[in-house]
Amino acid sequence: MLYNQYMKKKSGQQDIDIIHKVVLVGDSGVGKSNLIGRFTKNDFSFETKATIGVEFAHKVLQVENSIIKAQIWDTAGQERYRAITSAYYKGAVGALVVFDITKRESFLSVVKWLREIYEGADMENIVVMLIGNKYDLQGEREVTTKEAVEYAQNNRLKYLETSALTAVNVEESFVAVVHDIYYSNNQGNYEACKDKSVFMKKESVAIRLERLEKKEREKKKACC
Ligand SMILES: Nc1nc2c(ncn2[C@@H]2O[C@H](COP(=O)(O)OP(=O)(O)OP(=O)(O)O)[C@@H](O)[C@H]2O)c(=O)[nH]1
Ligand SMILES: [Mg+2]
Repeated sequence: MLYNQYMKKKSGQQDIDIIHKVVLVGDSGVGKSNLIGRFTKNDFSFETKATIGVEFAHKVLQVENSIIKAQIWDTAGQERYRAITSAYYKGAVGALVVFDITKRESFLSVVKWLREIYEGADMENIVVMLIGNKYDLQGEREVTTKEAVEYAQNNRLKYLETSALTAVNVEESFVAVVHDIYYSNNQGNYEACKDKSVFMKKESVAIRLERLEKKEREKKKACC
């Protein structure tokens, strides 16, 4: 199978058509775990509890006639608690890069997180979205909406401002990523897109190129 995320899977009573692995990254304290908690359990904690290693959550969504399981991966922003990077990004088809609108430093780190995603992800066309969290703290803003929007546009990313505390735009952000993945993947129809290079593993592309080059060489040999 070219792309193992697109397996048909039965889960309990619900037929899951597609599993999308979505990862969250961003500096420690920007609110990644709380965004996930709000989205999957409608939960929020005022406590500061840094994530250690990797945590998982999921939510089942419907897009058109497909039932999609968003498998959400959460890791520590703090370097010393982080899990091995390559395993974290493997198979991810979506990513949310989160910064805190009240911490300029976390916005300046976005470039580092983007680099890590593009280097670590093994899927072509991974859908990446930029999130400015803690929208409820307008008075403490250190990053303007204008500059974040400009940055997102220059880097061809979608941008939304969220609050895990008040729930503003939280569902919208995750749903936007899942929708983008779904529509990039030919309406989620894995079979139909098997021969198109959307969400193919990078190595599959390399293998394809190799095969093409081999064919070219054989053609040349045959004609001379
Ligand atoms: N006011 C406000 N506080 C928030 C919001 N989101 C998270 N917080 C707070 O910010 C702190 C850090 O949130 P976490 O969700 O643990 O941050 P994290 O990005 O998961 O941090 P690491 O696991 O260390 O990488 C907590 O005290 C939360 O209560 C928000 O939207 N608004
Ligand atoms: Mg966390």
